Amino acid sequence: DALETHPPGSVSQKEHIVSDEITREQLKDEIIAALRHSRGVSLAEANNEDMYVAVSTVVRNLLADKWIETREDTLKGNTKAVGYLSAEYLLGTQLPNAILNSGVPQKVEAAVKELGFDLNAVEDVEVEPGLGNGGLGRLAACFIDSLATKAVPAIGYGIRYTYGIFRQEFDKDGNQVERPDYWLYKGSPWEQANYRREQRVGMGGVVVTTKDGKREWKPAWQFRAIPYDYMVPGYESGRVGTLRLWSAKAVDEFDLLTFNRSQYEDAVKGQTWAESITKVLYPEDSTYVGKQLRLEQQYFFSAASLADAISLFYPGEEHPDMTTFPDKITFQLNDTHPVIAIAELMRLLIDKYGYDWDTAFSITQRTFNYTCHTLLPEALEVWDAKLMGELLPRHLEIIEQISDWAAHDQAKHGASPEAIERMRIYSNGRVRMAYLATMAGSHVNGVAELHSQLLKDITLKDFADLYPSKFTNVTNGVTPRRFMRLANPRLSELVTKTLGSEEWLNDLEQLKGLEKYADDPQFLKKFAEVKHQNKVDFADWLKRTQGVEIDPNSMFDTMIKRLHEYKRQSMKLLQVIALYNQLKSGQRDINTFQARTVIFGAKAAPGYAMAKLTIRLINNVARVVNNDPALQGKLRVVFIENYNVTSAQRIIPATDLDEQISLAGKEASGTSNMKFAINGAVTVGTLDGANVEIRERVGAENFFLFGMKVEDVEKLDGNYNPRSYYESDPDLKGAIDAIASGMFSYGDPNTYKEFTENLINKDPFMALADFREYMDIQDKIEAAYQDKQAWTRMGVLNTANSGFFTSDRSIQDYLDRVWMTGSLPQHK
Ligand code: GFP
Repeated sequence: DALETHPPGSVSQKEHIVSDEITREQLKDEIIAALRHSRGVSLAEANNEDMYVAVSTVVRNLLADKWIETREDTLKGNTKAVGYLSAEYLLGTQLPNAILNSGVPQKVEAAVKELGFDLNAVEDVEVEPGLGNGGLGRLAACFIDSLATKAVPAIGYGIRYTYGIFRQEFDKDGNQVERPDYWLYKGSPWEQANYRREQRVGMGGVVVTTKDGKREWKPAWQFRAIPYDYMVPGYESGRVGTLRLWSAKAVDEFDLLTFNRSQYEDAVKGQTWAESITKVLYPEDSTYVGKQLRLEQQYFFSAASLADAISLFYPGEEHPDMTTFPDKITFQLNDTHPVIAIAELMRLLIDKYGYDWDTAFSITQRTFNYTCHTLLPEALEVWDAKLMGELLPRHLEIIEQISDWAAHDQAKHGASPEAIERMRIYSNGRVRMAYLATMAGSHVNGVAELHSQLLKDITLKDFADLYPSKFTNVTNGVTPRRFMRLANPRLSELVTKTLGSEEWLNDLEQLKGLEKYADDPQFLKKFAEVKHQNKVDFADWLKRTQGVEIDPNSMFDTMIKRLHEYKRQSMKLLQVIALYNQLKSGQRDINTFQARTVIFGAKAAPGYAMAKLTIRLINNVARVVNNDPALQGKLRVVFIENYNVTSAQRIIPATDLDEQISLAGKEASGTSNMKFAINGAVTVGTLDGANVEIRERVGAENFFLFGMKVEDVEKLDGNYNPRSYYESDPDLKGAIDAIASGMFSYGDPNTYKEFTENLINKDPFMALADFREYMDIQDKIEAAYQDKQAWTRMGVLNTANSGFFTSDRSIQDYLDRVWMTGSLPQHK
């Protein structure tokens, strides 16, 4: 057995997870054995799916020793551990990443090949766990990767949704149709149910006062919280971290008495209800029941995670010394979703472990930190106190107390009565979770320089004025292992050859070494060739999967992200329609026009009508434009169905132009902008989120900036009149009128009425005000693209200067600014 000859501890120099001494022959034997043992098939019988499970099983086995060792080291407690609490993890596929980080990817690939299989085809079998909606969930996935790579003792905590984000389909009219994403349909070889660490979580009920005057919560129901563990292999760190996702089950699955009376449905009621807690990612919350379910989810995973951490660090202790808890683990609250954990820890400290209020609060404050990911007030969660009181009566009491304490403390710090009122955590029957996190945690951070500044200036201004040292910034980052090495093997190879080693993969600033080749025609040629090949691959994939043909020689102009009005997919669409009109009318010469393929990828929240209407419109603009022979195929619009991490990994390396065009002051950071820059795409963007820092680093001349700045937006706010832009700009008017005329709805003028009326009369994210500058910059882009070498040079300088945007650096910033002061002791 390969594992026995390489006992734990025999880590090679580079700290590969798997010893370099393992041979292809050993791997082949292991794979054949796994086929027989876990699939019950011989090699001759095996198909790609069998092979996928077998290879996954073997790779998992190879990681197991380091996984156990990492956990043991984490619990020894020589360094403080990090608990990352996130309701979302948008993981992407597991197998390719695990193979890469195993340290022996070539051997695995060769072994699979010698067994007669193509590893790419085997990997394609995997269904990605879509346990997140967008940037926030993907960031959490990048962070756990970097935590493992930087050898930080850490546990990621979250929810194992049975159904992740819906699978998006388009119907014949171009509407988004949501289909359940049952990613667990055939099981997942990457998860391991860990019944030994099961927890109980209560909800509902009442709070009583005990004989000795203590408050005690008597929950009405109990649920089983069952952890499913995922390995998180670090890159060349010799570490394998843990992602622990909780699944809900009823304590009593089945009522046998009822069943025997043949009332089958009644007998399983408890189970059905319990399981609904972790059934779907963010259920619709427009109804009372939906909101309740969401709070249930949040409390369920927060409570289970805290109980887990306490039992990990104080095993078997009935009366642990919880004053040491913050030295053992620090919890990062990823947005407001897990903030209820604050009240839960207070409850445990006071009611269960008997601490007085002050001690409990001091422990709690030292334990938690909060990351805010938005500036949109509607995205800061506020709970109806009645709902919370019904579900978590004791927690509401505690929050009320924290709210009073906060008001006192604010007064002590000199806040005015009005400011104190504005900062109220609990008032008028509402509980403000962002305020709770700010007052009851140590640090608050935004996710890009500009965003962190705006948090202090606007969203959390009162707090920042009183407690300036609480506030800090950690600019987001992305993992170069997934988004460069796995997504773009060609460019990775070119970089490695040019720099002379692969060290850049965990020291991304080394990309800077490419800068000196920016004027080397040989290098530029290779760089351009890589991009072209990636475009060819992408075009092939698109044809295979969606039956759409695109020309790899056209400019690939991409906008991929959640569909939201502030991100302004609608502005991009108006530009496309304006171009179309100009080409049709002859105002723009089709013969000299730079061919363009405009690529959209986006999901809209199921209850967000305007976003869904925008999707329908994009699809119909694509239908009309793509089928118009007058355009000679020079302008094409494609909408990637079911955009997800897997398709992002294909689109990003093939993109020439990246669209980051949110209204200034609305996009907290953005992270696809970072992925594009690293992969050598050039960005057209506003001065928003992390665009600001990207532009600073890659150079203003290698970034197409346009649009209003935050100050301009502020000035315009209040007396913005979108109609005046509509009336004074013929291109804009022409585009909107085309939609209103029924051009994209088979002549029906009503289909997109809400879309056009909204733009002309409200335009909450000021697309019309930025439209002219956006058109003009697109002309400059078109001209710039004609000079292929100059364009490639811009791409090179983007790649060379975006090393800062690795999530390894974000994690280092969290360590330095939030989790620990001073340097982190290494695990060895
Ligand atoms: C949110 C923000 C983004 C930010 C990510 C990660 O993304 O600006 O980059 O969080 O911090 F909007 P979504 O989940 O909204 O896509």
